[in-house]
Amino acid sequence: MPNLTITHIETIIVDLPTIRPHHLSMAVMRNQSMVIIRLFSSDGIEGLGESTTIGGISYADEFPEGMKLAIDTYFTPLLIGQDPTRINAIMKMLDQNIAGNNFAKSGIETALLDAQGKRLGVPVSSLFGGAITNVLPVLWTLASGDTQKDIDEARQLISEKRHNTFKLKIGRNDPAIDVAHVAAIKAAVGSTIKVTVDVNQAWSESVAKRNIQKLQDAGIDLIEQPLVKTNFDGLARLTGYFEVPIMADEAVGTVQDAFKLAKIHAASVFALKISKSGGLTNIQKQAAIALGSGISLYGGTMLEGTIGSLASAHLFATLPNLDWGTELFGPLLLTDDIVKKTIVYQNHSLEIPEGPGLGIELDMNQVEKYKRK
Ligand code: MUC
Ligand code: MG
Repeated sequence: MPNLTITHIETIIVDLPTIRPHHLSMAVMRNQSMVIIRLFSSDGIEGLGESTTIGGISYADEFPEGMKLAIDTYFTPLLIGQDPTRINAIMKMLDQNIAGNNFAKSGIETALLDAQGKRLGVPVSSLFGGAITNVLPVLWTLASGDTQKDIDEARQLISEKRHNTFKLKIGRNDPAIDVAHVAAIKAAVGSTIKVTVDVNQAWSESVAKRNIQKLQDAGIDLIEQPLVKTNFDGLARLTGYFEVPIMADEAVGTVQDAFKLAKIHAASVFALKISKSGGLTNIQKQAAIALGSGISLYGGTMLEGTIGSLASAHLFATLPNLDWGTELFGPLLLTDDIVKKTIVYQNHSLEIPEGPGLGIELDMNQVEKYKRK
């Protein structure tokens, strides 16, 4: 038995309402359910992690109730008694014993990194060579389901200097309706504001070819995951054909996916997410592949709350090729929070808090209030 050990792990499902319905191609979200992980070690240090997905079971093959059950039943017995400072060894051991379950693995790795940062008195970014910046650009997703409401929301956020880039979620409607919606918003916000679209895999290649042309003509800046995630060759054809950059999101899950996509230059940009990749360390590996193949990076979100968003931010802040900024706005989509000091969002950016680990503390009264009973 090592001197320092993991003693117990608590998982809590927290349900927080969204500020408005959030329409995606596969679901309409009215609340967000996060699995909060508290990992305790024999030195008394608590590490915080978060495993969160979108729309219950509709976005990915993990879901909140299942992630809690998997961690309680299968992860925890493997973790108890392990040395919490040997993070790479623990993640390798989890990969040997647990297939897939990347969202749950990401939450566990985050909790280990938060604890290790606190133990050493350094931010999580320092465990990855240090942050290049403490301020990350953050866009906002317009997805109210109504074009005029989206335009009003964008104008309000531009006037508050909260965001100057907007992502539109499409793919749920007839493509002609979606393209008209996007073009109307782009025309309303003007040329100084960047607009990107996320199709969330909803189009066939021929539908994509016809409609990306229209989006390019309307001045859209970036097209995210137009095709089903397994169609790497189709993505490569679109990337070669269009001037507007194509970004892989769902397609670039694992480090191996990143290599295969890079090899055939199937995207100009990778959307990185700690959840789909199974944690921060795997993001660093994907980022190296992108750097070596001239692919730009974008800091993605699974619409996590503050814990998951800051875990992502600590890693994204270490990347030299984060050319497309981030979408780490998850906490702003929620009506409330479960941490003592919330993230500061201003000047189109988020500020990464100073302080060891992730730099945040749970507010247990808030956790109690929103905990699933
Ligand atoms: C996705 O697929 O990118 C990110 C922002 C948002 O509104 O949804 C996500 C998921
Ligand atoms: Mg996406």
